[in-house]
Amino acid sequence: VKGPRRTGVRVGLVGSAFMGRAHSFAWANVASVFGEVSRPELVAVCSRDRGRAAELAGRYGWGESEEDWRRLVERADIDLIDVCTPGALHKEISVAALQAGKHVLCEKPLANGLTEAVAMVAAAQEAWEAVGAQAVVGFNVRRFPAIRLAKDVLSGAGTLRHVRASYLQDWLVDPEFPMTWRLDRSQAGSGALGDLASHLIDLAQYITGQQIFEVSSLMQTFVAQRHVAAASSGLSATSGADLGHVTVDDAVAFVSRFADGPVGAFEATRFATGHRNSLRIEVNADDATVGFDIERPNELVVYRPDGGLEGFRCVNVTEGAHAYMQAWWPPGHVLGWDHSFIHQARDLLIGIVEGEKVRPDFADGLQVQRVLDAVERSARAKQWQTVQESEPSYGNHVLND
Ligand code: SOE
Repeated sequence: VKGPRRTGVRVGLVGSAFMGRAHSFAWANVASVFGEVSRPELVAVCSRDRGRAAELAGRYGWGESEEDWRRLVERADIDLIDVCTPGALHKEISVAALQAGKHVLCEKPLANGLTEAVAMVAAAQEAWEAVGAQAVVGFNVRRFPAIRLAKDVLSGAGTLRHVRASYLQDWLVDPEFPMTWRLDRSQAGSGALGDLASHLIDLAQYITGQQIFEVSSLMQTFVAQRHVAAASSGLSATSGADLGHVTVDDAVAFVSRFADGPVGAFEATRFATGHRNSLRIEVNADDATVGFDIERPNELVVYRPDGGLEGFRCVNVTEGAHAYMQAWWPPGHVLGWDHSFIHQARDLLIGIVEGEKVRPDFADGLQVQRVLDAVERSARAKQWQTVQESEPSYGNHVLND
């Protein structure tokens, strides 16, 4: 007996490296986990490296592989363009896709600079008004059940005082590690700042529901020259003969003030020996503290007054009552990093069907971009900098969604 046939959103993916794989995995599995969404159609994957696109197509079930992203944007049988390229291409691809009336999911950070991000928000706004096109930024860390719980706990916990967040990696400690696109400003926009601290900024603003409005920062490049990579994929690479100049930061640290009073301390680096991928965030409110570490993704550390039994407790965020968990396994049967991409795909597909705007949208991405910009200005000037005011039309964008 055949089940009812439902038509799913038809997806075209641009980019076949690390994020291309993570997103492919999500599109391929989202409907198996979340029964409420129709199975998306994996129409075509595109990469400058045709062989890699073909390989990804074979592995995850993309119908076709392409070399030129424009071919995807032109196709009438694609509803959504998923942008998993280096930042330098985000604007061109996203704007073209939105102008063609397609939904867009774009990897973070939204763009390599403010001007591009502002143009992307304008295109998103027009496409939303014209055809209800979604324009979502891939801040996947928001989609961990523990982050949802952190936000819930804080919403009833009194005045917020501190945000303490760090994103520590160590894949550049070896000076022989080659120069990949992530170390080239013209490709990546910035280094640890855009790649890692952007996650922290989005999370901090999301969890607290408050915007960062001023920052004081420093940025450092420890190794200024590296051999240019002959080949690279994700965070691995092999060296070529030529020497290249590293044009991004290896590490960044900044303090900040949020709109309603809390203070923030942020650090992101690719030189923290032993820390492979450690994203930590802690928020102190008057009546509670919450702490999350992405290397222990199923846990939320919570402190709350409890009549003499207070102390930091580790909550296993795997109960059916926790965000997304109803669709997964029985309590205690844990999830990993990749699941956040499945959650992202689910939320986007539901938003498309229901016509509800999915967050974080491009305007949220622009707000993060403004903070990144202020951090760079502050490091350059060695002075506090104000986060540039939002454009008037997006000035009331509420972060609490
Ligand atoms: C590499 O530094 C990276 O893959 C980032 O680009 C991702 O955003 C982060 O989630 C993991 O590290």
